[in-house]
Amino acid sequence: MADYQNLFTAVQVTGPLHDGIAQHKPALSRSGRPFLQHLAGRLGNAQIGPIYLGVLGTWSLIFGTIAFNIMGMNMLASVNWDPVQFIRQLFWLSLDPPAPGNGLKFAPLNQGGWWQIAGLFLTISILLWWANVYRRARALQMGTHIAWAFAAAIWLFLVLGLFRPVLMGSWGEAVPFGIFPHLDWTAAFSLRYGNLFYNPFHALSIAFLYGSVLLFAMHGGTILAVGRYGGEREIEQIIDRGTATERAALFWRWTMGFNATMESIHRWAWWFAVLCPLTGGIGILLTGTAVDNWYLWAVKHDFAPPYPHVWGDIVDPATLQGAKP
Ligand code: 07D
Ligand code: 07D
Repeated sequence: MADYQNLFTAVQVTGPLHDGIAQHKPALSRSGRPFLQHLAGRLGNAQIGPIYLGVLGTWSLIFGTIAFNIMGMNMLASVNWDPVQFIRQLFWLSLDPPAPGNGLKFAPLNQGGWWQIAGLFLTISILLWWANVYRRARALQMGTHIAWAFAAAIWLFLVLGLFRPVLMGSWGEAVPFGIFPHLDWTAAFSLRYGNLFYNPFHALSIAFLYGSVLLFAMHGGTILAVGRYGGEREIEQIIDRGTATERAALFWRWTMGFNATMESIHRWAWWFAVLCPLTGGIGILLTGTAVDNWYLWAVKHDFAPPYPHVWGDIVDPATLQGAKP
């Protein structure tokens, strides 16, 4: 017991195969006979299945598959249907939104129209998956915390590809589909709007991202460290604080003077994770709509230093002659 280790020596959670609790109003039945899989047991629970896709999940997968295939076929077309080049250049291939001049109109298929259709299908797929997650939680009489956390990510996704482009009056503002192309968009976006580091909501989003990582490491570390006292049985520890929780709490009081509880740590985790894309989405929505250049905005609000007056005043490059409105 005392030399019980659990960082690399995971416990294989195996037990009698079970279908889970009865459903009140199943739309479809669960599919697949459950079985045990050793490798799965090394990562999590050894039981695979049954899975419940239901109507929402099935439609989500159908729309998602269509969107994914539209992206793939367009990328394949862009390398002249050559499968070797498709694989070689995959990370660089792109399906781009319409050019800025197109505004919010429906574009010809090969000038952004395919991007619009893929985007619509991807959005439908993601929203259906959200509904699936929500409904499965209700069916199990759980809270809907997971669905609302997912909604925070969907908020950022919709800001990037729908809300902001609509406010800016052009699909050309949206993100392309592609591995490196979407990184190029991210870098270009930051440059075009005067360095995203000066956007306070980007800073908040980063704080919650880093904070999530820190909390996750602290929580994971704490529970593993008291695993030898049954600390990972968190629900029992909430109701009846055993020696595991007492020690974990005392450890943090000793090292930082304050401790979360077995329950509140999960509230911390949920809020930090959710606030990352929530604040991020606000920052993106403000960019180009309310604030055109974050550096100049920061100079105005006295937290970025102005460049020295060597060549005159610094003006927003977007306002210079020749720049597009
Ligand atoms: C580990 C859960 C599993 C999910 C995975 C992602 C796809 C894309 C592509 C059909 C943590 C599956 C990937 C389905 C298939 C096509 C064309 C989640 C885990 C493994 N990004 N981004 C990545 C998406 C944005 C940025 C990787 C999606 C914004 C930076 C992956 C979206 C901006 C970096 C990816 C999205 C941005 C990445 C790894 C949607 C600002 C990286 C993701 C829908 C927020 C990193 C080459 C990961 C990388 C990376 C997917 C949006 C910036 C391809 C689906 C526009 C700076 N992004 N991203 O592990 O390696 O997430 O890029 O909004 O450095 Mg991105
Ligand atoms: C993308 C939510 C949508 C995803 C959904 C998932 C599928 C796949 C299939 C599972 C991630 C859909 C899933 C379709 C299903 C399978 C197989 C969440 C997403 C719904 N930045 N930056 C952020 C840092 C710079 C820029 C956030 C750091 C530069 C832009 C984050 C640095 C420039 C945007 C962050 C840094 C720049 C961001 C994202 C450092 C580039 C955004 C949070 C150290 C030169 C986004 C306000 C997130 C944002 C964003 C971190 C630097 C640009 C905290 C650490 C200055 C344009 N940046 N960044 O949760 O919200 O993303 O900004 O330099 O849009 Mg940044």
